[in-house]
Amino acid sequence: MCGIIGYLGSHEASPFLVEALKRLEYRGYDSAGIATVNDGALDRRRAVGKLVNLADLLVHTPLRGRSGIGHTRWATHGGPTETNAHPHQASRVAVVHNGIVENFRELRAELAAAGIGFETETDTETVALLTNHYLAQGDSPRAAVERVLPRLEGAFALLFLFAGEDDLLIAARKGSPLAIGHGDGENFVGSDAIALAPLTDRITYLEEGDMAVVTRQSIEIRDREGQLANREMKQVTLDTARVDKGGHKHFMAKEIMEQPQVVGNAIKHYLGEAGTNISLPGEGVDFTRVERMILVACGTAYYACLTAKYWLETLARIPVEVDIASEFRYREPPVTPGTVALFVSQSGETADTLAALRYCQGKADMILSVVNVAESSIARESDLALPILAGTEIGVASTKAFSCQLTVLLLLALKAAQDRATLAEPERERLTAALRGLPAVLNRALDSDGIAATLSQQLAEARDILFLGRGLMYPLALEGALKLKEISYIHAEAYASGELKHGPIALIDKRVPVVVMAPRDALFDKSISNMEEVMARGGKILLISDREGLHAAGDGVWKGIELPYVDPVLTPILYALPAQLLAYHTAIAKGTDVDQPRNLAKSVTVE
Ligand code: HGA
Repeated sequence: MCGIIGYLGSHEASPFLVEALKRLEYRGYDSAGIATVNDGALDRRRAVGKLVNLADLLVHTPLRGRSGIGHTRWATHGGPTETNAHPHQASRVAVVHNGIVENFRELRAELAAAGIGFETETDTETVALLTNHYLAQGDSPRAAVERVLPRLEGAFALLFLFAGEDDLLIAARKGSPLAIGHGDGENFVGSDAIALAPLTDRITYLEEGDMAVVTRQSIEIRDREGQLANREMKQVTLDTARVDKGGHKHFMAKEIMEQPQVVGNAIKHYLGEAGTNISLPGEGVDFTRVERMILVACGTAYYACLTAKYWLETLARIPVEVDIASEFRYREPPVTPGTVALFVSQSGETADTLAALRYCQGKADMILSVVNVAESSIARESDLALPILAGTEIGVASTKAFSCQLTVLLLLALKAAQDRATLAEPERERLTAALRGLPAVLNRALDSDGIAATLSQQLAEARDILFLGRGLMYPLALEGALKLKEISYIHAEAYASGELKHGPIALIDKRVPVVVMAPRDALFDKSISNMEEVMARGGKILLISDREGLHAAGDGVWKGIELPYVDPVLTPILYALPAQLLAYHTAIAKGTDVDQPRNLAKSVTVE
């Protein structure tokens, strides 16, 4: 999603802005631009496509000035053209925006009635025009912004730069994240800590409704009531060195390979170096009083929640409902006493998930979240936030965040089972011991990289691919299909194996590869029967199982990927790896942009 950066310092702003925008590339974008103030005059450069196009433009037509704003745009309103790219300028003001101004049509009508014309198709331009309209009426920059903000409906992170004001940035936040970076004699504004990482490690996150007036020497933050707000400055320990590809061709490859280590980190964090007792941060959760859980998320995190439903229901006997955040938030679902609501988001800024969380505030007994970014809005607005400790994830297609989400959700289910005494103690201890051994098993599973690369050459020729799984493997099948769609653009669908004969079996023919995920668990024989039904109709099966599973499946299988055996409870975390590798190599075979697939954004901060 859109990335925002602002710089006020003693150096030329352009190189700082472009460097910071590079660090925001991972969020997904279609165009980029910067604006600066030089000798009191505003000027800007914008380019469609990758940042290199903007950088080239700046080589030929440099932009001078020691204060500036920059933006990577993921279009919501108006196509990805140079005209629609941010910053939007209206005479004396330039604006960059992340979010959607929902009442932009009314604002346009009002501006049009005042004789003001438009250059772009975007919602954002109305913000620039309205601000300039107020400036023209004699308002100071600050007064103009203060008049504009209450008029905007929807969500925004906004950053303003003004002609004639070489030492001023105004930032505002409602619904979309924004952070202020503290420097010495220089200050910064950015969408996230990653953008600001090389500039400063001292960061203040704006809260909902905040407006910040920033100069080189001062940062003044006011809350939605206009009162001075004392927001905490945090020392961010973001390891900037980690935001690189570590010798891999893509961030996604690096992040897949990191999984044994980061899953191990998450396990150690909650289980300690030894022992089988799981400790949650703070007061933890009193699971003995929980009557029901609601799990809400989007995309890959939603599939992590679907998996957790199996764990929480089977191990801890807690009734669980899982929902997609964009559906949940508008359905007005009853949230009765005794309910714990849990929200999962890698970025912790997912707009729909955050809105669903806010809907549950004051209704659920407790708001829990499982996030990767510990300082995120979702983490801050939860009663208890459980970090997944995956480290910065840059690849748009989530990999290590998914396996770490699963790991933390499984630990949570085991903790609930312990509190509720729903699992015999030796069994719980056996499972925690098996979990400790999981990183080594994941390491061995990465050996399937070679076979996944070979098989993907053939998958890349398919027009449609089906994924099948039962029980814990059903959400994994959904995730496998999503991963493939996201980065290879091949149409893929997933079904619970038992559902096949209720319709989807009509799709089977020899051109449709069918990926079956079937570890040797209690449902293995049933999965194999479903697989036979596919093969009987000429379907080509790619079976992912352990050695004995592959052996038991017989010769009719088209291809196999062998994984180590693990306790069936742990299989979702293990089987995520070959699903990711198949998607990754198929995308390579198709020549797509693996880390920044078309149309997709990493941190989905708009509805
Ligand atoms: N609505 C604005 C900004 C879009 C955005 O925030 N994307 O993440 C536009 O379309 O330019």
